[in-house]
Parts: sequence; C-alpha cells; structure tokens
Amino acid sequence: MIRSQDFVDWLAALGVDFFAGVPDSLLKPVCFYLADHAGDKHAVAVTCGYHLATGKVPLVYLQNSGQGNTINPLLSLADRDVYSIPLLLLIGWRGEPGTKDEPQHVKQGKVTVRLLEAMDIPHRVLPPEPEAARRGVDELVAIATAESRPVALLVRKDTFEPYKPIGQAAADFEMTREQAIEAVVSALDETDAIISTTGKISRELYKFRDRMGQGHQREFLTVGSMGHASQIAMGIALAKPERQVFCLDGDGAMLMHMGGAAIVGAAGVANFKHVILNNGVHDSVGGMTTAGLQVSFTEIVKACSYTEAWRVERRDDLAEKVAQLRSARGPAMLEIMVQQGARADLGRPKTSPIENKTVFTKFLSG
Ligand SMILES: Cc1ncc(C[n+]2csc(CCOP(=O)(O)OP(=O)(O)O)c2C)c(N)n1
Repeated sequence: MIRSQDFVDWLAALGVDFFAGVPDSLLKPVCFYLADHAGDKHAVAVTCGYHLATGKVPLVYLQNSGQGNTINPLLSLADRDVYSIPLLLLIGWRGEPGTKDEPQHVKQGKVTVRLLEAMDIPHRVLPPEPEAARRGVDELVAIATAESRPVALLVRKDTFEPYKPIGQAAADFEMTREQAIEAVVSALDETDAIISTTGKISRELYKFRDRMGQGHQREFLTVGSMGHASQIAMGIALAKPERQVFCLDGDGAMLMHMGGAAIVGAAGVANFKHVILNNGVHDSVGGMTTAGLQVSFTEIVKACSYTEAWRVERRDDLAEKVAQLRSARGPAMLEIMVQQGARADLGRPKTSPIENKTVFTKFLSG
C-alpha cells in the first residue's frame, strides 16, 4: 500500500503542489492528508486557473461518479483542442468490474475506462506497490507536461494506507443526524413524500423505517446522483401539487449543485420543503470538511426566493420548526445543525433501486 505522505511527496518532486476535488472513500487517506497539509478547493476549473497562473500541473481528486461532473470542463476547457491544460486526475474506481459494490456504482464502474478513452485522456491504474506507483506517477505527469493535457490515475480499494487526520475539529452540535432524521420523519403525514440524498442520510432514513416497521414506500432514496435530490423533489412537487414533498439533503450535496435552489425558488413550488442536515463535512465518505459551516444556507435560499428558511440547533426546538416547515407555503427550508458521525452498525438498503422506485411510484399514484 502507498503512504499518502509519500504519494504527495512524489508529486511535489514533480512540481504538482495544488490539489482540489470532491472526496471519495477509496481516496480517504489522501484526501485527509491533503486537507491537513494542503487545504481544500473545488475541482477542475479551479485547477485550470492555478495552472494558468503558475504553469504547474495540479491534481484533481474525485470518485468516478464525479466523472460526469468533470466532462464539460475537461473537454471544453482543459482538452488539447481548447486551452490544452495539463492536469492529473486521481479517480477512485468504485464498481470496478469483478468487484462487489453498491448498485449506484455498477454502471459507472463499467464505463469509467471507456469514458476516459472516449475523452482521449491517457490513464493507468495506480499500483499499490510504492515503487511501481511512483514510476506510474512519474510517467503520467511527464505525459501531462510534455503534451499539455489531462491524464488520469485510477485508484482501487486499499491502494493507500490508512491515514489519521490531525487537523479536523468536529463541530459540536447537540443532535446526531439520525436523531434529526427521526424527528423530521416522525412529524410528517402519511401522505408526505421524502426524497433523500446520497450517502448516510438515505441509509439512516431506511434504517429508521425498518425499525418502525413502516415500509419504504414513502421515500425515494437518491443512492447515486449526489446533489440532485432537491431537483427530483421539485419535479415530484410540481406534478403532485396536493402532496407535501420533503427533500432530506446534506450540506455537501447542497453545495455541489446549489444552482438548484435558484430553480426551486424561481418556480415558487409551494409544496416543496427542503431539509438540510448540516454537519459541515462529507460524513458519508469519512468526514472531510465542506464549506457548510462557512455559508448561511438560510440566507442563500431566501435570496433564491424561498418563502421561509429557519436554522435549528437544539433538539427541543426541532418539532416546532418541522411543524412550521410543513404548514408553510413553500418553497421553504429548515437547516438542522447536526454532529458528524453515524452509528457503527449502520446498514445499507436491502431493497434494490428498482424495487424502491416501484413502491414509491405506486405510493405517489395512490
Ligand atoms: C459526484 C460524486 N462525488 C463523490 C461522491 C461520494 N460521496 C457520497 S456521499 C458523499 C458525501 C455527502 O456529504 P453530505 O451531503 O454533506 O452528507 P453527509 O454524508 O455529511 O451526511 C460523497 C462525497 C458521490 N456520490 N458523487
């Protein structure tokens, strides 16, 4: 396995000293190491800017599910046919054929290499043996530099040694995310629909329903497609104006596609109710910091024409706020500040996405 510090040192020796991206669990050690030692920034275009200002080759880290998000800046900005910008992509390869992974990773895993080929991006798998890995890094950075183009390293599970972060101070909020989800869901009506975001929020919702023996028909678990839950909710809310539609969102997911708030606000969807569970981290992939505690989601959505937005920290205040959210004319939002972390035995949905869709659409049509 590779030590994150060695990996970053090899890159530094090649002049690669700027890093940006969205974390992935396969890249957890290196993401935390970078957060401790290099700060955190956001993805392809920011690295292109860094290159323009320095001439250096920056690194972008991402889960392969983020390939779609990067296609546009890679092909219409960094590509040799446009501005020809050298970048090193470090891609966590979830759903690699032959490995067992969650349903949302299967298709993406199959097409990861084909997408890189279609985009004409030289790539290789990062070997776990340090010497071979270093040679691979050297060769790829040499190609990126000589040909002034993006190149990619694919990272399999257990390529990096675990790394214990030093610089992350967890926010000290009273509620756990699980407690907040239970309080929100318990206050809803039988007819209300819930669209939950990617990661542990959906897993905790699923577990809660299991524990209560309530079935899973009232929620759509957005297991992949991070950042898109609110738009799914908006589509449903528009089509089913008689129903209250709740989106359970994370701060990381909200930040990833925050433009959605403007669409929701401008459309004035009265039955759209947005709940943001803000822990200031990407908890589901290990807890790397987001900008969630440095922005005001309530001010943002109000500026996007949501009718109401509240922020709640205390467990005792939550029930009243959920009731207000439910009865408000939307689009309205409740931001709930929650602790980082989840229970150790948190499971995953036992039903498939298609089964989820089938029972949910039946519920919606009822
Ligand atoms: C495009 C993309 N990049 C990365 C991931 C990996 N991923 C899954 S959940 C998650 C974190 C979500 O953070 P947040 O919305 O704040 O919710 P939390 O996990 O903190 O509850 C990430 C980064 C992904 N699913 N999609």
